[in-house]
Amino acid sequence: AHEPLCDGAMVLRHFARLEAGNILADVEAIAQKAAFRRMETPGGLRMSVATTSCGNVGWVSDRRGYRYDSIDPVSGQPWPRMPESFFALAGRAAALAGFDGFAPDACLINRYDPGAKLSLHQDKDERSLDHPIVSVSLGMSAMFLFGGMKRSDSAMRIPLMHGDVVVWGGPARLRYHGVLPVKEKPHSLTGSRRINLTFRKAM
Ligand code: MD3
Ligand code: FE
Repeated sequence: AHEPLCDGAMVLRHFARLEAGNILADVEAIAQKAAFRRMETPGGLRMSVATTSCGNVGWVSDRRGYRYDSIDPVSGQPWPRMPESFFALAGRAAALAGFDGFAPDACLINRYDPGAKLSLHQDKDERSLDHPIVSVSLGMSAMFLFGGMKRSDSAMRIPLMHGDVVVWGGPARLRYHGVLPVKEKPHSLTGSRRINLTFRKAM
Protein backbone atom coordinates (compact mmCIF):
# COMPACT_ATOMS: atom_id res chain seq x y z
CA ALA A 1 0.00 0.00 0.00
CA HIS A 2 1.25 3.50 -0.84
CA GLU A 3 -0.13 6.07 1.57
CA PRO A 4 0.57 9.74 0.97
CA LEU A 5 1.19 11.22 4.44
CA CYS A 6 1.01 14.79 3.26
CA ASP A 7 2.20 16.75 0.25
CA GLY A 8 5.72 15.38 -0.50
CA ALA A 9 5.73 12.40 1.90
CA MET A 10 4.78 8.85 0.96
CA VAL A 11 4.80 5.66 3.05
CA LEU A 12 5.53 2.47 1.10
CA ARG A 13 4.43 -0.22 3.54
CA HIS A 14 6.47 -3.48 3.40
CA PHE A 15 8.44 -2.17 0.41
CA ALA A 16 11.79 -3.56 1.68
CA ARG A 17 10.47 -6.74 3.29
CA LEU A 18 11.72 -9.28 0.78
CA GLU A 19 15.18 -7.67 0.75
CA ALA A 20 15.39 -7.16 4.50
CA GLY A 21 17.64 -10.13 5.22
CA ASN A 22 20.07 -9.08 2.50
CA ILE A 23 20.07 -5.47 3.65
CA LEU A 24 20.79 -6.52 7.24
CA ALA A 25 23.66 -8.75 6.09
CA ASP A 26 25.10 -5.78 4.18
CA VAL A 27 24.67 -3.57 7.27
CA GLU A 28 26.65 -6.11 9.32
CA ALA A 29 29.46 -6.08 6.76
CA ILE A 30 29.48 -2.25 6.75
CA ALA A 31 29.60 -2.20 10.57
CA GLN A 32 32.66 -4.48 10.52
CA LYS A 33 34.52 -1.68 8.71
CA ALA A 34 32.79 1.36 10.19
CA ALA A 35 31.51 0.39 13.63
CA PHE A 36 28.29 1.78 15.06
CA ARG A 37 29.12 4.56 17.49
CA ARG A 38 27.12 7.01 19.58
CA MET A 39 28.17 10.44 18.41
CA GLU A 40 28.46 13.55 20.50
CA THR A 41 26.22 16.49 19.61
CA PRO A 42 27.56 20.04 19.26
CA GLY A 43 25.94 20.68 22.67
CA GLY A 44 28.07 17.94 24.24
CA LEU A 45 25.38 15.28 24.70
CA ARG A 46 25.88 11.72 23.54
CA MET A 47 23.15 10.48 21.20
CA SER A 48 21.18 7.42 22.35
CA VAL A 49 21.07 6.24 18.74
CA ALA A 50 24.26 4.59 17.40
CA THR A 51 25.16 5.50 13.82
CA THR A 52 27.41 4.54 10.95
CA SER A 53 27.35 5.32 7.24
CA CYS A 54 28.18 4.01 3.81
CA GLY A 55 28.60 5.87 0.54
CA ASN A 56 30.83 8.67 -0.73
CA VAL A 57 30.21 10.67 2.41
CA GLY A 58 28.91 9.89 5.88
CA TRP A 59 27.09 11.96 8.46
CA VAL A 60 29.26 13.10 11.36
CA SER A 61 28.49 14.95 14.59
CA ASP A 62 30.93 16.30 17.16
CA ARG A 63 31.54 19.41 19.25
CA ARG A 64 32.27 21.33 16.03
CA GLY A 65 28.83 20.63 14.53
CA TYR A 66 26.99 18.36 12.12
CA ARG A 67 28.38 17.71 8.65
CA TYR A 68 29.06 15.15 5.94
CA ASP A 69 32.62 13.88 5.62
CA SER A 70 34.28 11.46 3.19
CA ILE A 71 36.37 10.00 6.04
CA ASP A 72 35.07 8.04 9.02
CA PRO A 73 36.65 9.83 12.01
CA VAL A 74 36.76 6.57 14.02
CA SER A 75 38.56 4.41 11.45
CA GLY A 76 40.37 7.22 9.64
CA GLN A 77 39.32 5.49 6.40
CA PRO A 78 36.76 6.33 3.73
CA TRP A 79 33.27 5.07 4.56
CA PRO A 80 32.40 1.63 3.12
CA ARG A 81 30.94 1.73 -0.38
CA MET A 82 27.18 1.90 -0.74
CA PRO A 83 25.99 -1.49 -2.03
CA GLU A 84 24.43 -1.29 -5.53
CA SER A 85 21.32 -2.92 -4.09
CA PHE A 86 20.91 -0.05 -1.58
CA PHE A 87 21.25 2.56 -4.32
CA ALA A 88 18.73 0.72 -6.50
CA LEU A 89 16.19 0.27 -3.70
CA ALA A 90 16.34 3.97 -2.79
CA GLY A 91 15.94 4.96 -6.44
CA ARG A 92 12.92 2.70 -6.94
CA ALA A 93 11.22 4.02 -3.81
CA ALA A 94 11.88 7.66 -4.73
CA ALA A 95 10.54 7.11 -8.25
CA LEU A 96 7.31 5.60 -6.89
CA ALA A 97 6.84 8.73 -4.80
CA GLY A 98 7.39 10.95 -7.85
CA PHE A 99 11.10 11.77 -7.49
CA ASP A 100 12.80 10.42 -10.61
CA GLY A 101 16.58 10.13 -10.88
CA PHE A 102 17.34 10.08 -7.14
CA ALA A 103 21.07 9.31 -6.82
CA PRO A 104 22.01 9.14 -3.13
CA ASP A 105 25.67 9.59 -2.20
CA ALA A 106 25.19 8.90 1.52
CA CYS A 107 23.39 6.26 3.54
CA LEU A 108 23.16 7.01 7.26
CA ILE A 109 22.47 3.87 9.28
CA ASN A 110 20.88 4.35 12.70
CA ARG A 111 20.75 1.60 15.31
CA TYR A 112 18.21 1.85 18.14
CA ASP A 113 18.57 -0.27 21.23
CA PRO A 114 15.55 -0.34 23.57
CA GLY A 115 14.93 3.16 24.93
CA ALA A 116 16.90 4.94 22.20
CA LYS A 117 15.15 7.94 20.68
CA LEU A 118 15.65 10.80 18.29
CA SER A 119 14.43 14.23 19.37
CA LEU A 120 12.50 16.44 16.96
CA HIS A 121 14.87 17.87 14.34
CA GLN A 122 15.12 18.98 10.73
CA ASP A 123 17.48 17.40 8.21
CA LYS A 124 19.25 20.35 6.64
CA ASP A 125 22.93 19.40 6.52
CA GLU A 126 22.62 18.43 2.85
CA ARG A 127 23.97 20.89 0.28
CA SER A 128 20.70 21.05 -1.64
CA LEU A 129 17.29 20.41 -0.16
CA ASP A 130 15.83 19.74 -3.62
CA HIS A 131 16.46 15.99 -3.26
CA PRO A 132 14.23 13.70 -1.23
CA ILE A 133 15.31 11.49 1.66
CA VAL A 134 14.37 7.81 1.56
CA SER A 135 14.13 5.93 4.86
CA VAL A 136 14.04 2.15 5.37
CA SER A 137 12.95 0.72 8.74
CA LEU A 138 14.04 -2.77 9.81
CA GLY A 139 13.63 -4.90 12.91
CA MET A 140 11.71 -3.61 15.92
CA SER A 141 8.97 -1.13 15.17
CA ALA A 142 9.02 2.47 16.30
CA MET A 143 6.64 5.36 16.72
CA PHE A 144 7.72 8.07 14.34
CA LEU A 145 6.85 11.71 15.03
CA PHE A 146 6.05 13.81 11.99
CA GLY A 147 5.69 17.47 12.86
CA GLY A 148 5.41 20.70 10.96
CA MET A 149 7.75 23.45 9.83
CA LYS A 150 8.22 24.72 13.38
CA ARG A 151 9.43 22.66 16.33
CA SER A 152 6.37 23.75 18.30
CA ASP A 153 3.90 22.49 15.65
CA SER A 154 1.96 19.44 16.79
CA ALA A 155 3.25 16.11 15.46
CA MET A 156 1.47 13.13 13.91
CA ARG A 157 2.45 9.71 15.27
CA ILE A 158 3.15 7.17 12.58
CA PRO A 159 4.09 3.59 13.46
CA LEU A 160 6.99 2.39 11.30
CA MET A 161 7.41 -1.36 11.01
CA HIS A 162 9.91 -3.81 9.63
CA GLY A 163 10.20 -3.32 5.87
CA ASP A 164 8.44 0.04 5.70
CA VAL A 165 9.97 2.64 3.41
CA VAL A 166 9.16 6.36 3.54
CA VAL A 167 10.06 9.01 0.97
CA TRP A 168 10.21 12.64 2.13
CA GLY A 169 10.72 15.43 -0.34
CA GLY A 170 9.43 18.65 -1.80
CA PRO A 171 7.26 20.53 0.68
CA ALA A 172 7.84 17.82 3.37
CA ARG A 173 11.61 18.00 3.20
CA LEU A 174 12.07 20.43 6.10
CA ARG A 175 9.33 19.13 8.39
CA TYR A 176 10.40 18.44 11.96
CA HIS A 177 10.51 14.75 12.81
CA GLY A 178 11.75 12.36 15.47
CA VAL A 179 11.41 8.91 16.99
CA LEU A 180 9.87 8.11 20.40
CA PRO A 181 11.90 5.86 22.74
CA VAL A 182 11.88 2.42 21.11
CA LYS A 183 10.08 -0.29 23.07
CA GLU A 184 11.64 -3.70 23.46
CA LYS A 185 9.65 -6.15 21.34
CA PRO A 186 12.31 -8.38 19.80
CA HIS A 187 12.20 -9.05 16.09
CA SER A 188 13.22 -12.38 14.55
CA LEU A 189 15.81 -10.79 12.20
CA THR A 190 17.38 -8.17 14.47
CA GLY A 191 16.63 -9.20 18.06
CA SER A 192 16.17 -6.20 20.35
CA ARG A 193 17.19 -3.65 17.78
CA ARG A 194 15.73 -1.29 15.26
CA ILE A 195 17.80 -0.36 12.21
CA ASN A 196 16.92 2.65 10.07
CA LEU A 197 18.68 3.54 6.84
CA THR A 198 18.29 7.04 5.38
CA PHE A 199 19.43 7.68 1.84
CA ARG A 200 20.49 11.19 1.04
CA LYS A 201 22.04 13.25 -1.71
CA ALA A 202 24.34 15.18 0.60
CA MET A 203 26.87 16.82 -1.75
C1 MD3 B 1 10.89 13.77 7.45
N1 MD3 B 1 16.00 9.13 11.18
O1 MD3 B 1 18.46 9.98 10.60
S1 MD3 B 1 13.78 8.38 9.16
C2 MD3 B 1 17.57 10.85 10.67
O2 MD3 B 1 13.98 6.42 12.10
C3 MD3 B 1 16.20 10.43 11.03
O3 MD3 B 1 16.08 6.80 12.34
C4 MD3 B 1 14.77 8.60 11.70
O4 MD3 B 1 15.37 11.25 11.17
C5 MD3 B 1 14.94 7.16 12.05
O5 MD3 B 1 17.77 12.04 10.42
C6 MD3 B 1 13.62 8.83 10.84
C7 MD3 B 1 12.53 9.36 8.53
C8 MD3 B 1 12.83 10.74 8.06
C9 MD3 B 1 14.05 11.10 7.56
C10 MD3 B 1 14.22 12.36 7.03
C11 MD3 B 1 13.16 13.26 6.98
C12 MD3 B 1 11.80 11.62 8.03
C13 MD3 B 1 11.93 12.88 7.50
C14 MD3 B 1 13.28 14.55 6.41
C15 MD3 B 1 12.22 15.40 6.35
C16 MD3 B 1 11.01 15.02 6.90
FE1 FE C 1 16.06 13.17 10.40
